[in-house]
Amino acid sequence: MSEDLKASYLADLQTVTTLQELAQLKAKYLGKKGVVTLQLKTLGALSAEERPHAGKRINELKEAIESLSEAKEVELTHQELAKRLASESIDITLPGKTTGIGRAHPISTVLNEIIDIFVRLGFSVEEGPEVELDHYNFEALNIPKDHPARDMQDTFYVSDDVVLRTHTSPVQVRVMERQKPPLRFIAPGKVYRCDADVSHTPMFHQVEGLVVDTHITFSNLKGVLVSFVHQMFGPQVPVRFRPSFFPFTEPSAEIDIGCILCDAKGCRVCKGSGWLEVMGAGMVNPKVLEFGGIDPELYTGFAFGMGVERITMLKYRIDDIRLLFENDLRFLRQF
Ligand code: 2NL
Repeated sequence: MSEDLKASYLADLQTVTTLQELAQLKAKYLGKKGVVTLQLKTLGALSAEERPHAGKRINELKEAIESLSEAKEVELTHQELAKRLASESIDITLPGKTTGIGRAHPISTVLNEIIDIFVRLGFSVEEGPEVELDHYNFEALNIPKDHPARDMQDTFYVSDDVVLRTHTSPVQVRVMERQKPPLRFIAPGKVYRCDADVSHTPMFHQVEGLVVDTHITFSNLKGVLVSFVHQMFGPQVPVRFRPSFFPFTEPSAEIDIGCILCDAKGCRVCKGSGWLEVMGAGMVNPKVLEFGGIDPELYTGFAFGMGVERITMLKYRIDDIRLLFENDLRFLRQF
């Protein structure tokens, strides 16, 4: 009987492939209601002569099953570990996934360069809202209600008295209102005009600057802007101040540099003149100082403004402004 049980256990053991199945098998033989346990319970029915022999046989069977189970457990544990190690292994020789680190857009590079030059000249940097009151964008800058710059065609209106700023000048009016002279700062940032063609984008970048103190003259304006141009485009580049008009400055000037594309010989970009316009400037109109809460009898100032896209295109010889906004990586990777 016990030999039969051992044979049937061995046969069962052959089919076991997991630790869980092994535990179930062990219970089937040695558990509370296991076959071997039941055998032990039949001993009482035997005679005193037969009992020791039968008991010994069953105990031997029990021990045999226990040791066989233990051996199988060790074997299965190793097998399962080996399986897990194989399935969870990581191939550390595979090349990693690379992340493109990117680079600054040429407009950002040039904007930072412009800021750096003025910071070295002693200017601080001020910012303000891109959604602006009509008052700060136009009224305080002496741009009257019937001025073409206020035309619906050029300005994005948010409501009757709120616009997307068309220049960064409103930042300067706000600074004048809250700070006393001497003032010496630039206002870089995004500006918006309702305009889109080969040479205009509805959003572009500007840097304007303002200096207000006692005894500020046009000579100060020239000194600062010639220094800026020479640091930006090279010390050999000729600079010219040409009379112009802005409602917020008087007198006003446009600043030209000798064409850096054709060495001032005359080309398509400078339209044969040998000169390129790079910025506008002038002595702050006394009315604008007054709007900013500054007494024009005590103080004078100069101001200037430039388009960052224009400077970027000249510096990097880019002939179409749209290239700066298409975000074609083949273009951007060149800078
Ligand atoms: C240009 C010309 C200019 C200013 C901007 C300014 C600001 C205040 C007072 C007076 Cl608060 N002027 N800004 C002055 C002259 C020219 O910009 O061509 N910009 C792209």
